[in-house]
Amino acid sequence: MAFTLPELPYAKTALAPHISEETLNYHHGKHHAAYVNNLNGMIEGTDMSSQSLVEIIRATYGNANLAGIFNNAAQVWNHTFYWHCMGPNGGGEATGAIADKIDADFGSYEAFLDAFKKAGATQFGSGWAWLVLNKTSGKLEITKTPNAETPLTDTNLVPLLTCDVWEHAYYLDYQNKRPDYISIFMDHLVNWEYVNENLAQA
Ligand code: MN3
Repeated sequence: MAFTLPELPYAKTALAPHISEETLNYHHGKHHAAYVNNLNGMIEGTDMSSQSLVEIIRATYGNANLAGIFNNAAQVWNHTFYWHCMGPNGGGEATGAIADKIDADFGSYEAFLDAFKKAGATQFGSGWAWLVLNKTSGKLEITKTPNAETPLTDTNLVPLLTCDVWEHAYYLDYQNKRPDYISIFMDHLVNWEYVNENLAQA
């Protein structure tokens, strides 16, 4: 069964002026769609065509011969997760259970915010910044991954929030100013309800 491009959970105009309709047209309609189409082409007729996205990601990670499948499968998952991490009228200080957990594990929202922004700004080249739950320690952690890599390949980590820091995520709206995009993402776009749902299911 082929994978399909999921609909955005909001209208393409809903994140403006922070993320423009034009960016979403390219980012969702071209980049994310290409990852879905590439993946389907690569797994057609193989055993992987009956596996879930997460199964494919975990089975191909670290295997140089399957890097193309890994990259496209992980990018399909990462992007679907990223869309849900945002919403109109989002952002600002965390709310709900995640707010208490952030205070407990980072000391304050400000300390968390600084660390998350730093992770995204210092990811050299393309990649992702993440807030994850470490199931062994029971604590929140901030990580960054290059290119298509995702915390899903470490079964000890549960992704709670991500920010796409590939240039295609922000260049039309912010040009080279990645730190500005990450600040706007945190202050105006984060869907804390979704982050809380992820924490509750972790
Ligand atoms: Mn992207």
